[in-house]
Amino acid sequence: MEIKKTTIYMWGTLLLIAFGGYLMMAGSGDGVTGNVVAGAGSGEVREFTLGMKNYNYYPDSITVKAGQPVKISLDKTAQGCFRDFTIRDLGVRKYLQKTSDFVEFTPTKKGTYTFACSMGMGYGKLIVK
Ligand SMILES: [Cu+2]
Repeated sequence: MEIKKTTIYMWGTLLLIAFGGYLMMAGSGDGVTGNVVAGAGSGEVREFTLGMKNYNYYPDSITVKAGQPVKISLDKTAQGCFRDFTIRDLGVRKYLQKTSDFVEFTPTKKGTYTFACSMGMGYGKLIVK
């Protein structure tokens, strides 16, 4: 009996997490700084929400797998030119005006890529394994 209850609770929690992910994708608010959201359900798309801390992106290092689609958005704390998100080596550049805007791409080659604002001020690492 006790075990069954726990199992149901666990599935419920997973569903809530999955739902929360979708709500965040819809940009309904709550930009959590540095939040890292794993792809809901099948875990295919890795989603990241970057913020700004000490004049840099936060988190300033994200790790993904080669061949895995990545989705990056910026929360409210990322301001000014930081919203012009760029990963030069991957040809990624997009002005993410709103928290609901995002870049989506699939890195296919292993390596470490630098992400930065278009002016190269704040920067971090995208590690593809
Ligand atoms: Cu800049």
